[in-house]
Amino acid sequence: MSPITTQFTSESESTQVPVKILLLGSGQSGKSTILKQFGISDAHDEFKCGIFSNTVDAMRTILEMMPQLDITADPRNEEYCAIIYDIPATVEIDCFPREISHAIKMLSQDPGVWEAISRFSEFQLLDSAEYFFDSIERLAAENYIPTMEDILHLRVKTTGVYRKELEFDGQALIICDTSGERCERKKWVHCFPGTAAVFFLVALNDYQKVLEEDESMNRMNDNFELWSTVINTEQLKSAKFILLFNKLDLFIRDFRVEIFSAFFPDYISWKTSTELFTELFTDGNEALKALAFLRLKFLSKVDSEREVHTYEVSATDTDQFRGKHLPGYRATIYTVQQIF
Ligand SMILES: Nc1nc2c(ncn2[C@@H]2O[C@H](COP(=O)(O)OP(=O)(O)O)[C@@H](O)[C@H]2O)c(=O)[nH]1
Ligand SMILES: [Mg+2]
Repeated sequence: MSPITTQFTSESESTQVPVKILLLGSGQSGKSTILKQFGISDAHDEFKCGIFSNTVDAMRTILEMMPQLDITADPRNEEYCAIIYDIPATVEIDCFPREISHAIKMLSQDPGVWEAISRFSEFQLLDSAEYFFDSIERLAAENYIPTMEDILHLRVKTTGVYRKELEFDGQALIICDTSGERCERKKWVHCFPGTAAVFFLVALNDYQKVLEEDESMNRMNDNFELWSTVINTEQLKSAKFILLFNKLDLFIRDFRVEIFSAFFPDYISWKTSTELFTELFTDGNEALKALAFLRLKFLSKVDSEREVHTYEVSATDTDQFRGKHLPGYRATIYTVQQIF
């Protein structure tokens, strides 16, 4: 069991029949992050080790990729590159040695490293890399305790299926978190019986990325295929479906219409033909127009009599799961209310 899942073993004290919710979606779509939103309410010391290895691994990945991307680091930073390369791949540290945190800080200011980060779609880079680099001084402080935001940005790969019992707004829930990589998806079938609702997650920035397990496959295309299969699965026919478009923060931050329309050649004509309407409900925001288009694409795979609710969220944003009018909270409360 991973350090994160150990965190979630407290049993709900409710006597109600629990509602079973399944978290499905491809690898890194944000399933475990959503689960953390329900499971952790405070800062925790034991996540330190994971946060440090995420940060070091991300910098190492960038440095290793730079020659392939034809980018060089500033020669004055060579000694810092050497420090990162010298850290053993499986190192488990629970505080940053000063030398390492300083090397990461210096390298994160290197124009070559910036350029590599901006070309994240050409290799496998953790979405939280910039977040951790920007926080390096705080992470390296002697009395550092991970904040809720740090924990939500931490990536720990899920293996198999993890089941958590908890209470949400007075309702007992069983949430099953799954592993989304292709080779793991065959295990999902064991969780299907008794499922009341499925949260299917799609990372909105996936159109710019390829799968880790098959670099010839664009992640958004994989999402379309997976969604079509899951929504038409016989054993889930009576389950409610909530389609969560996740990583809205990154989608809006990095949105480039030319990249999006290169991936979806029908986007520009759709946008032109619906301009008046989409302008109105997106406030002219280009990323939100693209999101409206994506929503239609996903819903086009669903039988017309099937009801699917969609919400756009940033799973790392705690506020979205706390306030009654906010999307993460609404998605959950809607699910629970629909069942009872
Ligand atoms: N910025 C940002 N990062 C996110 C969001 N959702 C997930 N992540 C990050 O994406 C990575 C993968 O998320 P995870 O929940 O492990 O995905 P899973 O494989 O579906 O369980 C983690 O580092 C998360 O912190 C989001 O909405 N915004
Ligand atoms: Mg996971």
